[in-house]
Amino acid sequence: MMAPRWDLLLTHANLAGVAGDAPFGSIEDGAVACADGRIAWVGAMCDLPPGAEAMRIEDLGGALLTPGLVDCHTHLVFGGHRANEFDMRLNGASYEDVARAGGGIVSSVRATRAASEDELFAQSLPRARALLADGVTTLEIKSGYGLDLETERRMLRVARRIGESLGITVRTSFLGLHALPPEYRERRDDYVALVCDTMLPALAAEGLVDAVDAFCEKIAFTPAETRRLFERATRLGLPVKLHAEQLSDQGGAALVAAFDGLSADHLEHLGEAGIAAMAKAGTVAVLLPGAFYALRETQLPPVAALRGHGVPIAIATDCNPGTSPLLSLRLAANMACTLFRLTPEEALRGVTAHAARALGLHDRGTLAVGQRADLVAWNAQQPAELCYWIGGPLVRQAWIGARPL
Ligand code: DI6
Ligand code: FE
Repeated sequence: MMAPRWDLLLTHANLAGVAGDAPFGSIEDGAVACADGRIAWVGAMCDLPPGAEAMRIEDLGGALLTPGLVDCHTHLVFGGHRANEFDMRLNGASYEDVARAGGGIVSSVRATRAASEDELFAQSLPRARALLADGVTTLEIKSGYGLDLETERRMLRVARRIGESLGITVRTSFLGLHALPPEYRERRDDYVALVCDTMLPALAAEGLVDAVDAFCEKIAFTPAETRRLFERATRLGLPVKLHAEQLSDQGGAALVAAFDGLSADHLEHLGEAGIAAMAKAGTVAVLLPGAFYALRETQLPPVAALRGHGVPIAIATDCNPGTSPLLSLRLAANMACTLFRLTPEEALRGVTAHAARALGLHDRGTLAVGQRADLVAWNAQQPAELCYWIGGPLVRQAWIGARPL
């Protein structure tokens, strides 16, 4: 049999994230070979096919090599910032005080509506770059700071431009039901109708929407309003996901699971019924420790119960200007371990394979033949180091489709 000819061969690496049952999916002194942007071979150095050749061979000298990280929940496109609210809250202002002072989501809505597409792109691209600098190779970006058709469109166009500009996969989520815009304060039914019957169909027809999300919460939208949106999304052939049980149990997790939703996100107040529904539907639990930390929340998500029901757990930054101005997925993983008691192995899977699954992507997130060759070599040797080191320049080299990033 002819010896294989690959495009790239990475040798002498400590592999983690390999499909299979080994702890961390580890293979010590392993190798990964790539061809046509995909993984063509993965295994121990001693098992390399004899005579194997590659256009580029890189000896990683024992460095850790993992799948590229997937940040499956961000709001990183927005105008302005809300550092002033951070200062107000540290000086004792309540959320109501902040809202009365014109803060909160509507503050970001004003700034986003006032920004041009180029201005939004220029303000948002550095945030995406920061996430890539810490190992992310696939991003999800939501709308939700426009709350009118033109600005929601502009946000989603900027999200697409970020993917094109950086050469990475960006999956977009339409989040028109994020907050009630000021001009609809007395007409919420009209706003929900605008989102479901005008905005979503239009933006979906323009190819700007990969999934549909909503904020199901007392301070946001009801389960009935969310269901109406999900029914429209389903008619349009779009998958759904949901900000659920962040501040109270509204039955959001069970609702998104009833639509075979990709994920339920936040989940601090998730109960048994929601967990069972998610387990049955295969809906991923996306934990967002950055918001838990920034809000100084005390209600922990039910990690043990999620584990017990076999619900896949993912971790994301929830990068947003209000409750989670977090620009490192590795730091989110560290918080998930320290605050939520995930194990480092769960955290690695939570920012790779499970995060990819929360976006409906099955072509990435593990080191397996046929997967995209989105890879990261780290200035580290052991997989637990990724959530152990708090900050720091841990990325040695990233590849997107086997091409250096
Ligand atoms: N939950 C949150 O924590 C953020 N959105 C959501 O649905 C808040 C976003 C913001 O404060 O700008
Ligand atoms: Fe969010």
